[in-house]
Amino acid sequence: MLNNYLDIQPEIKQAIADSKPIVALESTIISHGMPWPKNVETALAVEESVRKTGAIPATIAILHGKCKIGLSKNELEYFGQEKNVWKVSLRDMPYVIANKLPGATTVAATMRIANMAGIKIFATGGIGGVHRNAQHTMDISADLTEMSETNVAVVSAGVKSILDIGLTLEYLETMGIPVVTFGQDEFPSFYSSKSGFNSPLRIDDEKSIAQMCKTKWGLGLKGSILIANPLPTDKEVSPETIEIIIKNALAEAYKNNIKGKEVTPFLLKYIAQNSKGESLEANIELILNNATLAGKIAAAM
Ligand code: PSU
Ligand code: MN
Repeated sequence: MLNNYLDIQPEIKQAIADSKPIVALESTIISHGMPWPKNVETALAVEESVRKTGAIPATIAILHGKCKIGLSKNELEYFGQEKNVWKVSLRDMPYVIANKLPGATTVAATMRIANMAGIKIFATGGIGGVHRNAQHTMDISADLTEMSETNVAVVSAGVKSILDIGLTLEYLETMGIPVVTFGQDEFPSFYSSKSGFNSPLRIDDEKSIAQMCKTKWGLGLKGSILIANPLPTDKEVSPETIEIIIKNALAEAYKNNIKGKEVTPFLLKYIAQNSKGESLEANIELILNNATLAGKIAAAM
């Protein structure tokens, strides 16, 4: 199960050996998803939220030619500040690891590395998905294909409306990935608990989610389960406000000919800079919220 490319923190190694609950956390959100110093503060607070549930946090990144599971405070600080950190999805892993470059892992790469160590639950803010206008650009995140391959459940606040939420739900269905919303009928859209789309499934307690994960993998059905965790309504940003900012962000990306892996970081940065901090606060709240739910599911498993 453990291979030469893994470097696992002793506490996490012990937790794996003892079958203790562990929650994987990604690092692209730190390096490319949020501005410093909020990114590092949030990464530390997320780890603390996981610990409060009794689970052990495992933040994942690439350093010195290894997949690191568990980062020190100094390493979190490094990924939060350093400018030349790679955003590493699956296709970037061989190059970045072979050349011993620093890499922050996306949902896809984090899932794959978590799975190498046998970690089954992963918390993030928002997953990548099918982009708006994907019928022309074919911009579909490798997060989705990875979710059809790898047995790690993902807790997110639904799908961000920089993406086409309807097409993303269709793609998840095609790839056989169950989508469960925690505690409500409607699928959430990251900054808002609403999206206008019904959730394919609703579950109201962590134990039943854990049971569903076990059943899926017990049946030999490979891949993830997307657990959508709505942001508490008092923390929401109004969809109208966000939609205007997103439209401008998309226009700006188009104008600047932003393509490939740069698209998502460009849009996230634009939104953070143009929403007077409101979106960033919601973003932090929802990640903490997701870390807590993931910790409870990991404990129930
Ligand atoms: N969406 C967010 N915040 C993020 C990301 C997405 O709201 O930080 C990051 C995650 O790491 C996700 C990645 O896995 O962007 C997706 O990138 P792409 O669309 O290039 O696959
Ligand atoms: Mn893309």
